[in-house]
Amino acid sequence: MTYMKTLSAALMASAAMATAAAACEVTLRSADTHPDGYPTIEAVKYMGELIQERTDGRICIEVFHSAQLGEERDTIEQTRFGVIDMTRVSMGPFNNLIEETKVVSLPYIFRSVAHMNTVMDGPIGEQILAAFEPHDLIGLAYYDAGARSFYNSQRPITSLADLKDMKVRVMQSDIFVDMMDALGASATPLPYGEVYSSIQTGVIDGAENNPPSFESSGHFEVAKYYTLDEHLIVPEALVMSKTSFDKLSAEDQEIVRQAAKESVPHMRALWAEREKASTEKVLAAGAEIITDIDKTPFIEAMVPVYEKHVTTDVLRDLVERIQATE
Ligand code: BDP
Repeated sequence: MTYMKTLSAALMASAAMATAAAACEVTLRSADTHPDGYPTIEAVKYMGELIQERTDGRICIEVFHSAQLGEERDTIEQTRFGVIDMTRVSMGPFNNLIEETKVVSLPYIFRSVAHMNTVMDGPIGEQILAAFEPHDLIGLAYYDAGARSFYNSQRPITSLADLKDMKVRVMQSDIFVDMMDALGASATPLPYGEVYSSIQTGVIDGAENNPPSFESSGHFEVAKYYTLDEHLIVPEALVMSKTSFDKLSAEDQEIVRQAAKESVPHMRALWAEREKASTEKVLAAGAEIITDIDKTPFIEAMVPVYEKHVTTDVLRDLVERIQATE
């Protein structure tokens, strides 16, 4: 291409982009802590494409990845106040705000990821999504986050004895602090973005997460022992500010809800691929993955956590129904 042709092609492309951007009457700003390309980010972008198509370009979503809009506790608050339109977060950081979310954050409440998906796709999931609304949030969809397991910089954990007295970062929820207590370790609740340097400087010994987060956060570089004890299977939520949602017409609200629903299978497919790729990447980088672990003592240790947190009829009923779901 000649210089002039290249230039005019570039000008035309930017003019087209400007028209597309100008056509968006409403741009919904969506927050996420993960880096670009992570399954949750790609799922929300996909949802945005569906919305744009179905509103003839009137409504768009702009995804702010890598915690550009803040750590999860802050983005939840900002979404409640309508400063941010949407946020994608783990259910964990909602625990102290929305009681129903505690149930799906209990250790070993789900027997498998498939069990979690069945529960969240059904009436229990609907009931919990509805519990967001009195807190000025619209629950749009659940995403999968696999299972969370422990990793640390000190030694391979093959039993509860290895975990004893370790300082482990957890998400900011009382359930996870009590979970670590019950396991004989010491919990350090911290925002996600502070975990890497805290391990690196020895403030904490390790943390816990699923393989894609263990990999994308780079935590495997500073904490190479990863034990697949799978103590938490916590779904993630995509929520919208009620203030932003109420500004949309009933028809547009339905388009948003429907697009969020349709982003779920897309997300799950990306998740499966990413779990595999992340595991391969951390192994190639020298991480040690311990799979030979008896989960029974871990499960048995959780009795006091359930006793302390499952304290109302609503929560007891949810726990029973989850356990009874095949
Ligand atoms: C990741 C979740 C993210 C949490 C993070 C954490 O996707 O929402 O912020 O764990 O541990 O797996 O804080």
